[in-house]
Amino acid sequence: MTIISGKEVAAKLKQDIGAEVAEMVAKGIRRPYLVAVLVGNDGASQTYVGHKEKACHEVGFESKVVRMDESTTEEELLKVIDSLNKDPEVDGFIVQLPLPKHISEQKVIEAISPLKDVDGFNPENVGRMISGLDAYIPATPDGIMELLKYYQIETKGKHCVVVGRSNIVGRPIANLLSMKGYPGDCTVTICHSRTANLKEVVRQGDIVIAAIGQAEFVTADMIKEGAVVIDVGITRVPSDKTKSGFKLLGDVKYDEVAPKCSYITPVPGGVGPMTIISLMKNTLKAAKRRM
Ligand code: L34
Repeated sequence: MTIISGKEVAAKLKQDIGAEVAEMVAKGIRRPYLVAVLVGNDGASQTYVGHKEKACHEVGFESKVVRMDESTTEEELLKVIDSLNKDPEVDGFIVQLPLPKHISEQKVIEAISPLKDVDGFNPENVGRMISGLDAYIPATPDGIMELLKYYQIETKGKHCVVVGRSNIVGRPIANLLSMKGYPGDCTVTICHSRTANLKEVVRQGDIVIAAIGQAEFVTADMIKEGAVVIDVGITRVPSDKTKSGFKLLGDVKYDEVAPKCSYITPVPGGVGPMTIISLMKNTLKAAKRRM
């Protein structure tokens, strides 16, 4: 069993991106500039955006976090998006999800210019990606693809079972792995809360991608011997053993599942750091539109 270190892969890719930025700057080209909009006080979102800001700094990007109050109206947020769309200095921006309930996430996503949509959530990017055209690929699915590549995990002809059908992970990763080429050429099944015989279906997976957002949902009896298990989940649960007062759990019951796997991603240190690095990749790509 090999533990896939997203932390290690992210560090390696960070160096590559940093080197490209240094080259840009040496040629007199302005650094890539990413803006993150953070609405409200969700603890996890603050951590994730903090990681994004730190990564920007490490690869040599300019970055800014626009912090807005929990009580921000949809109209106010759409105004900020409009000004970021128009600001020629800003190469790309994201609006961290989830948003407060009184704001329509879909409206917000559709308001982001597809050219600056480095999350790849805008329907134009989603459609382009699914059609196999050049597009911003959402960061978490892209990060998973990078992990499969780095560890040279065989995907051709494999049965990949994706548990979860969200727009930001389940659906795009299912699509990407069904495409021609590497990593891809998988036979893909998407499971969700209404799937009949879920356990039997997941147990067919050569590659299992757990992205349901329920802590320790995937148990050993659902996993075939030798499977590759990618754990996208990240849930905070109270703990008296940590300084922060909480610990992180994945969607996979790691201790019992890991011994059955050929490869498995841990939580933390698996997919999470790759989400950050793929956002950096997309931002660099956005900045290259100026070159
Ligand atoms: N707009 N909203 C937008 N874009 C995104 O790409 C995200 N996502 C998801 C939630 N909302 C979003 C993220 O940024 C999930 N996500 C994310 C980003 C980073 C990490 C996890 C999820 C991460 O850094 N995880 C670390 C541990 C984090 C901790 O200590 O809490 C890890 O090692 O897994």
